[in-house]
Amino acid sequence: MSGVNRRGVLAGLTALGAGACSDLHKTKTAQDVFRTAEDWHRAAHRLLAGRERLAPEYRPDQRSSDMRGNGSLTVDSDFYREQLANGFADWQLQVTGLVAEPLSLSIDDIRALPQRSQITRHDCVEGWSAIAEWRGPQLGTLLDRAQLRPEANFIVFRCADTLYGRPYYESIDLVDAYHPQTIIAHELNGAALPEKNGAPLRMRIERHLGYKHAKYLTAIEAVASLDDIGGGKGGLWEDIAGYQWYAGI
Ligand SMILES: Nc1nc2c(c(=O)[nH]1)N[C@H]1C(S)=C(S)[C@@H](COP(=O)(O)O)O[C@H]1N2
Ligand SMILES: [Mo]
Repeated sequence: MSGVNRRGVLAGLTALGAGACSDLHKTKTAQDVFRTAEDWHRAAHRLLAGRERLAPEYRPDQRSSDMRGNGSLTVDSDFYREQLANGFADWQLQVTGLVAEPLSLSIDDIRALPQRSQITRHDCVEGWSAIAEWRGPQLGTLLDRAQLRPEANFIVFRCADTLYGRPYYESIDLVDAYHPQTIIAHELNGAALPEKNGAPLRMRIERHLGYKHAKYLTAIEAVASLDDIGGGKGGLWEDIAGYQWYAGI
């Protein structure tokens, strides 16, 4: 929490107090202020919570009776229907971008990696939560196998579905990418991941709000900057609705 960041937050609050809210998002200065406020949230969250602190984990009997689906509930393509019918035998997850050793992994390859299981609470900004058990390899394992290059600063998740006509995508920084509870889940509550929850693969990024947890995962891309990805704000909801990129909870 530097003095510069604190000044940025104060400037933002002053600007809001001036009653210019509706036009704020259009000005470069306001964007900078919001970005600074978000950086402040990231720094404060990590300072208070610790970089490695685990999100709470629960007992099996605390699981919700249902993990509802939200956002896209399927992928509208013939390939997806076909794959769903044959157990995703031809689904491949690409690990690309700033890596020395790009990977293309089948669901069997993903299952053969060391696995982590975790019972966690999902929090959606729309105002609902659910506790469920997720299982899959840690993202860090894949990044190590692909040999992440030193220029990489962010990990972008590419998805098979579209929302409002645009491909869903999300991104996180390397602290969250290597967090022990950041996994690529292929199982929910002991069974193969259901269609509505992102089959065959979806991210779990347990210290973040629901929209960061990309479903229907097709590729993991290491990049230096988010500027040229989608609308440049790091995720579909960030681009179209101004959601915060850093959604730490
Ligand atoms: N590809 C993709 N991922 C997504 C979404 C989506 O629409 N498409 N919705 C997000 C939102 S807002 C939430 S709350 C969770 C919902 O996960 P669930 O469907 O398993 O409840 O997925 C997130 N990941
Ligand atoms: Mo959500």
